Amino acid sequence: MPSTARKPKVVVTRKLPDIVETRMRELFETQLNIADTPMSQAALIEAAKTANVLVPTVTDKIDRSVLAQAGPQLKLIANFGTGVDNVDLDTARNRSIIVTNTPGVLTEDTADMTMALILAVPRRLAEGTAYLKEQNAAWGGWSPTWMLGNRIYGKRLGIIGMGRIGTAVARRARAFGLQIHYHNRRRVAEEIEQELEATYWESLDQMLARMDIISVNCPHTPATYHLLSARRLNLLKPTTFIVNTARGEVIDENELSRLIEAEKIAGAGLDVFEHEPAVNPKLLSSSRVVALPHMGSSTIEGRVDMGEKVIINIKTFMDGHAPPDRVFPAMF
Ligand code: 8YV
Repeated sequence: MPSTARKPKVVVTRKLPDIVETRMRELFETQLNIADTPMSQAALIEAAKTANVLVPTVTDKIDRSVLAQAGPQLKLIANFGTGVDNVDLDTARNRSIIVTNTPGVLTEDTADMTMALILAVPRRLAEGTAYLKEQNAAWGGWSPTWMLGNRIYGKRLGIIGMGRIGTAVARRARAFGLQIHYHNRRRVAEEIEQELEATYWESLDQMLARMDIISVNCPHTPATYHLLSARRLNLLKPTTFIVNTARGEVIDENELSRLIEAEKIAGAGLDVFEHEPAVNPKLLSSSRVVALPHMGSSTIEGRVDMGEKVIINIKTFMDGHAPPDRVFPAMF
């Protein structure tokens, strides 16, 4: 016999892959956003007043004002994304709203994109392709001293944040002959250090001053906001490249663009920006910056896996169990 119990109302803030949306419609009373227009704060507040479950993304600010106006029926925020810096976690916790995310399923895609940027910036991939396209095939031909980049092999890579993604980046980088260094809140297990032949730096300052490439792979939290501050960016060697596929807020973007322009940093590969979707125009016009529009996890497979995680979190919660990807597990 089909159950007569009302299905929970789930509001999804952005367009998700069809297969995910269809399954969500089967399981829940799901409000979709087919047009994919980002929801205003007023629309998010309205959703928080009526939904049992909210499914936001990185583009939705689920801040104090949204959560303060949430009705008592809002029990779960099942974030479509791993980073939860778009959600005011303290207010959610105080209001006993559970927050879940989608860890693990975007690790390999994001690590691939990080590696792509580690290769692209020193080897000038974007400049090379832009040159050919602009010349419209009127290229003068090869020259021994033209378009010279920098060798990757044998260089030192400093990873900031040795979690799932940082470790996946390190594995790839090892295969390209890079030497792995890292800074993390905690030192990783000895077996992992041995596998990666990784050097741990307790002092971020000391590591920064010695690396050839820096990769940012830590989440954005109050503790990591501007972790790469103006002072720290000035510790880098002028030959160092920076890659960021984590969150723009971790780097002081103004100082980064100033130092690149002044040739005090060699270049940057950026998939994320401090004030997304706005991008500092100085970064965009620099030939030594490869800029991408937050594409690190943008694979169809990844998006479907993320949707599946969101569904499992909602379904488990609705069935009266602790959702697997709770951001603050002690609460349930
Ligand atoms: C996601 C991300 O696409 O999951 C994350 O933290 O940064 C992205 O790769 C985005 O957050 C979706 O909400």
